[in-house]
This record gives sequence, structure tokens and C-alpha cells, in this order.
Amino acid sequence: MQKKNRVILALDVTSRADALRVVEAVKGHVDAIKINWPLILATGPDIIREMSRVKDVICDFKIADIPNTNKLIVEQAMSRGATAVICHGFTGDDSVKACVDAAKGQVFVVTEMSHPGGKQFTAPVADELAALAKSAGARGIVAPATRPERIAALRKIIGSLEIISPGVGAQGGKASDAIRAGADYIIVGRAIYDAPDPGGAAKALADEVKDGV
Ligand code: O7M
Repeated sequence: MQKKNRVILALDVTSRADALRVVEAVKGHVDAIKINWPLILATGPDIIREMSRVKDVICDFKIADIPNTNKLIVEQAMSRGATAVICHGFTGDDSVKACVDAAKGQVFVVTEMSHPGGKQFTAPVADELAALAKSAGARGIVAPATRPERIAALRKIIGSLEIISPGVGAQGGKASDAIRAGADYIIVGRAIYDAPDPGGAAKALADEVKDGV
């Protein structure tokens, strides 16, 4: 995954035709495609391979199980061409380590979630989850663009690990604020794929990010 546009597309559409249309329009303005359950359940897991031929794919399965099950899930994602996977950290260090081993380090660990409910259970333990991501050897963390001050605080804990940050646009966060607070990439879904011109929307976000640094 090359850090060029610093935008990751959250491809939460539910048909192959929409997925191909959006990716074709935005591929010059994003660095990776994040695939989550809506698209996998609608189209089947081979969509990972198909998308990986266009861009790096991050499989956002928010993996949260015992170590052996985590390992089996990650192996399935990586064998279909995923570049990285996303797991939860609340399952503990052995479960996160199982993901890190199976993905050869290409793991992002969810810390504080971006939606209002993210304050309820994830925020109080987010610092510990970030420290766990670091000690387990993960590539980075997921941190909320809706609360840029939390990105800055979590950055202090993880040092040079990467931060990918959702919550821009539909959830109210601003791309340049997240980048200035220390995010490496923003993750954006609806503000791109629901836009009348997804390519233009992705370009505008990439331009905002460039201006923000
Ligand atoms: O831009 P949106 O709001 O349409 O989509 C945001 C995407 O980021 C969507 O795919 C969510 O599942 C994801 N996400 C969050 O919105 N908040 C979080 O705290 C974490 C994620 C995420 O990507 O976790 C890995």
C-alpha cells in the first residue's frame, strides 16, 4: 500500500456492479480498498481477489475470536489476495498475536470507534488497545476521525505505527483535521460511493489531505 493519496475507500456497497463502478471511478485517487461484510455477503469472497487486482485490499472483518479461529479467518483473507486485515483488540493479546502471525504483521487493530457508541465501551480502553497493537507487532491501529484529539493521543502511544482513520464525511469528521492530528490515511465510504460523482469526491478528499499536511 503506497502512501500517496492517503485515502482508503470503504467499499460498503452491496452489488458487484456498484463495486466495479465506484472502484473504476476512484482508483486514481485512493491508495487501498477496504472491504467489509456487506460486500462480501452480497457478492462472495472472490470479490477480494478481484479488487486486489486493482488496488491493495484491506479486509475489514473486525476479527474478534479465539486465537485459532482468528488465524483461520486471516488465512482465508490473505489467500484471496488481501494486503492487510483488521481485528479487534478486546479479545486479548493472544488473539491479536494470532492475527499478526497469520498476516505476517499486516494487521490494523481497532481502538476507539468513531460512532457515538464508541465512547461507551471502546473509548475507556482505547489506550490499552493501542499499546496492545504495538506490543503484538501490528502494522497499525484504527482511530476515530470524529475525535481528532484522540488520534493525537493514540499517536503518542503507538509511535511510528500507522493510523487509519474512519469517520470522515457521513459521520461528521473532517479529512484535514484527522491528518493534522496524526492519521496516515483516512477511511471514507458514503461520502465517496454515495456522491453523484464518486471520482470527483475522492479527488476532493485527496486534495484536502494534501493541503492539510
Ligand atoms: O465513511 P462511512 O461512514 O460511510 O464508512 C466508514 C467505514 O469505516 C465503514 O466501513 C465502517 O465499518 C468503518 N469504521 C467506522 O466507521 N468506525 C470505526 O470506528 C471503525 C471502522 C473501521 O473501519 O474499522 C476497521
